[in-house]
Amino acid sequence: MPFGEVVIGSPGSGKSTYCYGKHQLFSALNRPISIVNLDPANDNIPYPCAIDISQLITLQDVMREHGLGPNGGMLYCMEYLEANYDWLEDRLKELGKDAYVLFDLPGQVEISTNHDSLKHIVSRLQKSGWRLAAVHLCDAHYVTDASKYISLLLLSLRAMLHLELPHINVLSKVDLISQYGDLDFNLDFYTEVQDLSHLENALSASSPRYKALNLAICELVEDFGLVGFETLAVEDKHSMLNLTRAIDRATGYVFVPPPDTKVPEGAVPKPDAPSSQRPNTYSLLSSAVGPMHGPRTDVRDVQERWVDAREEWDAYEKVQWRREGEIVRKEAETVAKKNKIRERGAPDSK
Ligand SMILES: Nc1nc2c(ncn2[C@@H]2O[C@H](COP(=O)(O)OP(=O)(O)O)[C@@H](O)[C@H]2O)c(=O)[nH]1
Ligand SMILES: [Mg+2]
Repeated sequence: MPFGEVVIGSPGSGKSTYCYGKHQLFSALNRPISIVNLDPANDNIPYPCAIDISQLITLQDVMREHGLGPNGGMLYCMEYLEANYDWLEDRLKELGKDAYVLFDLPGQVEISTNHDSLKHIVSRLQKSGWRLAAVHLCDAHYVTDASKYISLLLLSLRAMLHLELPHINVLSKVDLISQYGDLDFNLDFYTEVQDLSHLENALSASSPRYKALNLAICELVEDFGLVGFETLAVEDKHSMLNLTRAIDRATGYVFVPPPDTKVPEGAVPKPDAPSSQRPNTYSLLSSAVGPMHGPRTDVRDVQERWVDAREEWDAYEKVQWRREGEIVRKEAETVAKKNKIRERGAPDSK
């Protein structure tokens, strides 16, 4: 059964970087992954691309031929893709039945909040057996201001209601958050979206004119009770693994590592493990706890790592990397020595 992530979010929220980071991580884990670029304006693609919409249509051609601006042109491209769904389907079939695909989408928010083409494409994929989740990246910068944060909540809710997919909202670039000054609340306040009435004071200070409107939006968001956020710092392995677990839980994906994969101690049993180690609930359990990567990170740990004690953690990680580098260098030296001895031939046993 093919699985996929529909990666959406405003321009610059980190979608393409996330796809690239995930490709590197999954390749290292020996886990299948392909990336499909569906952004016809993406001319600087950082990752290896399995399917590229620019082979079907480009934004520049549309703007030139139809006299459209960048926004109208982008919507035209999405409608064109929907009309040529077979083009996409044929190429996706070539990726195999067990493909895991990231769909890198354009940043125009209306594509995931109002416009119907993406919604129709997604539902056709679902009908043909794809298990999909929307991964909505939102620049963590938005939490630095109460009214910006409320606009983010509304945008996230809108995308959730429109696409009707299992949905993960993500505060991206959380590693930069300490640069924006002190936050009004701890990070868990922004990720858990529990009691938004606490924003009242912050709203009085930042946008008193729209305070009543903003508070009404807060009430609406709370009434739905749907919006929450994961966090992401794309270069941090733990952060990527934590998000991967959340997405796997949403799609129901279970990763069974190939028999020759090095699996960390105490992780999910390998497929060739004795049946006593593979309970019937194996699939469910693995998807519930997440594949092979240890316990879920609490948002308070994220707060400590990137907000409260960022410098100490940076220094600590540098020391760890140096140690790991030293170990890898020594291992390489030992292997080289062994190879040399083997090349010279085994010593005469006479
Ligand atoms: N510090 C930091 N920068 C990031 C992160 N993710 C993306 N970026 C940067 O954000 C910018 C926009 O990223 P990009 O992937 O092109 O965004 P897109 O328009 O959503 O595809 C680039 O300069 C990235 O290097 C992150 O987790 N941390
Ligand atoms: Mg991009």
